[in-house]
Amino acid sequence: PPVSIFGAPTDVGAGTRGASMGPEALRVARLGEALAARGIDVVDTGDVGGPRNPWTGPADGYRHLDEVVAWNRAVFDASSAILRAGRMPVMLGGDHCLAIGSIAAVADHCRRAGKTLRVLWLDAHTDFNTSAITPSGNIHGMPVACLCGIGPEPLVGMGEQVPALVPAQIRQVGIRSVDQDEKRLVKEHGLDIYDMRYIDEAGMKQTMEQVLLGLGEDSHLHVSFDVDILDPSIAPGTGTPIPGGIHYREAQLVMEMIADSGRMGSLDIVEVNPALDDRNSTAELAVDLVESLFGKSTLMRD
Ligand code: DIR
Ligand code: MN
Ligand code: MN
Ligand code: MN
Repeated sequence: PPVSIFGAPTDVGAGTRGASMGPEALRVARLGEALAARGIDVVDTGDVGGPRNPWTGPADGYRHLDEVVAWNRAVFDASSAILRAGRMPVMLGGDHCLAIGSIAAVADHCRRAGKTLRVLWLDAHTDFNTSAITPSGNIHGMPVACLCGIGPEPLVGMGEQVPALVPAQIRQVGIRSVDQDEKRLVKEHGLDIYDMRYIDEAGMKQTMEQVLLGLGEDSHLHVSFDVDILDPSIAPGTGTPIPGGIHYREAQLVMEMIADSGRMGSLDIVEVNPALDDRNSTAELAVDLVESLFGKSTLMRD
């Protein structure tokens, strides 16, 4: 389908400043041009707006809750409008709290369209914290919990469908950093997590076969790509780098296998932090990988 890119330039949900510059970094790395060169009908609708980052401490377990809600409403509205126009939303973050708005919009769209939603969460982190257990108060550590109905009312109730997701719809890949109480919570809720140990043991091909199992004609696959899934040695430009991440070939295989599924209907590219990057290399790598996500491959395959 035709693609509409939009930016959400904020770091209100993060614990390090700079992801607010992610959308421009991805544009400088020529994301739109790369997709257009693949023959895709792509438009960049520009950035949504929202409040500045107040950079204050947690209140009742949340940092910047009002600002996070405002940004997510803007993202929800932009994603919803793109989906209603029959196009594929590609959100450029911004930090990962913004996936609450983008995925809530996709969940509502899928219900209207009679589609089955599957979410593929590519990340070093499970992002399943709550105000009661968060070590930081940073809401970019909470979007998966919020989407599953665990969180503050304005974030849990972003769309018409509440909760937006049930855990059985989610697959998480690349996980290697889960906070102490968060471990108990993801276990309790039965999240389907392919952590780095699983990937080490099974290999990425078998991992992705499992992850993509059961997708069919009526499936809508939302891909939420937190660039910190990548090893920091190849992707230094991100706020919470965790050693032991996936390397270039594994990342390419992830993207190519998603492309081969033919089911991707929406995408987030989040946590690119140019303030920490090495000459925009992380944004450039993200664009390279997104080309594969949209079907670029070395050879024609059957
Ligand atoms: C940590 C960091 N789990 C927290 N989270 C994320 O503060 O909740 N970093 N998502 O990217
Ligand atoms: Mn994340
Ligand atoms: Mn992360
Ligand atoms: Mn390339």
